Amino acid sequence: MTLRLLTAGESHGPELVVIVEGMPAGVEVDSREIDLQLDRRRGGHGRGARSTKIERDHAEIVSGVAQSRTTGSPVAIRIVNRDFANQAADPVRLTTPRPGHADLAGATKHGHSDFRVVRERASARETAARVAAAALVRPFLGEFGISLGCFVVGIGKVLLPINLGSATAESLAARAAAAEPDPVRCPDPAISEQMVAAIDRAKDDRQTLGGVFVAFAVGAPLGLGSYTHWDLRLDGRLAQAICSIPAIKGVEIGPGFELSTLTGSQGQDAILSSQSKLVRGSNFAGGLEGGMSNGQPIVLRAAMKPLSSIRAPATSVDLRTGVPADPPYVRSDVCAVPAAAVVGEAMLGWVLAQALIERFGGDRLDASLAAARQVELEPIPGSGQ
Ligand code: EPS
Repeated sequence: MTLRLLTAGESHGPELVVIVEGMPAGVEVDSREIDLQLDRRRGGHGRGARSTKIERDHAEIVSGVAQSRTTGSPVAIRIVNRDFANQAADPVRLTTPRPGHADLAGATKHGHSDFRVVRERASARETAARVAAAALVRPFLGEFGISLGCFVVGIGKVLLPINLGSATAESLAARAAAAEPDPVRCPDPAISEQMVAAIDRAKDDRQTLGGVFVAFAVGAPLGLGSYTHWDLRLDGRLAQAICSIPAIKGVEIGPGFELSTLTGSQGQDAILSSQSKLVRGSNFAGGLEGGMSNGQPIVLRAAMKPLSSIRAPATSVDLRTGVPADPPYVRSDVCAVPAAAVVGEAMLGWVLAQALIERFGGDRLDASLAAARQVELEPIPGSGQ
């Protein structure tokens, strides 16, 4: 059994709930650290008043933790939706499906005539619950020397060029540190200014903007995931986790699309021997070979579409009347790419925690660490150890 994550709750329901099952016992839990991750996700230039002014996103841990450590029992966390209190009973049914949203397929599938039911659960607010769950596993990753980061490299047509094939743990960490205080989570101040201006223009034009972010993990040991079966491959599992974030339409491992334009020799990460250790000449593989981590930084890049809730008119049909109609504008962020980057980082951490537990066991932290140390002692063939 692996680590499992369930979320429940509607965007304007009383609260979000997350249950994490399979956490090893003995992992330190600090709810302030969870709140810190929730704050990172809430912000970013282009977010609407809901996430920046109304919500506070505090993680209330209700089970599975004793004396600030996990017990091995399921951990349940609540995050109250402050906007619930502001939602007077809204009698207006939503009968015109909004293009780009879950409305049409979701309501048809479950037999709802009011799309609000679908909208409320499909809302990206649910990602707060995932970030809380991932924040819980961050100290576990930390025990194995794994740290996570993210930064934004594109908002609309404003792009920060980046060579992921030569990105090192140090350069990735430096970019993430530079991006942390930035309003759009971009490590380059000049490009960030252009991104902010693009978001402001989009707002004036009653539009939204998408973009691209990088999420990475450094310090992951080699051999997480498996080459032995399709659904055990870590690259496939990471792609699924990233694509499950609302509005994500593309995911790349390392410089995946650029790699497709290189020759086999150009795109290879040479295996070199240095001081009786094996090192790699580059990281075109994005830290994954044969469906497994290879000891290099794991690097993902993801593309987010422009959010589908736009103030400008949209084309749809009122399903009550069958007459063409502009769906009522509900509300939206203009741009949520900086927030999506934090969610991407969280999902990456989540999948790595699952893979660590599969490889080293998940009953208790000390046993998992001992199992990992045991593997480290095994000699690497040909490395002279
Ligand atoms: C969302 C619409 C906006 C976002 C919300 C996701 O909220 P509202 O509809 O209440 O104005 O701010 O995201 C969050 C509240 C959040 O915490 O991420 C949507 O429709 O998906």
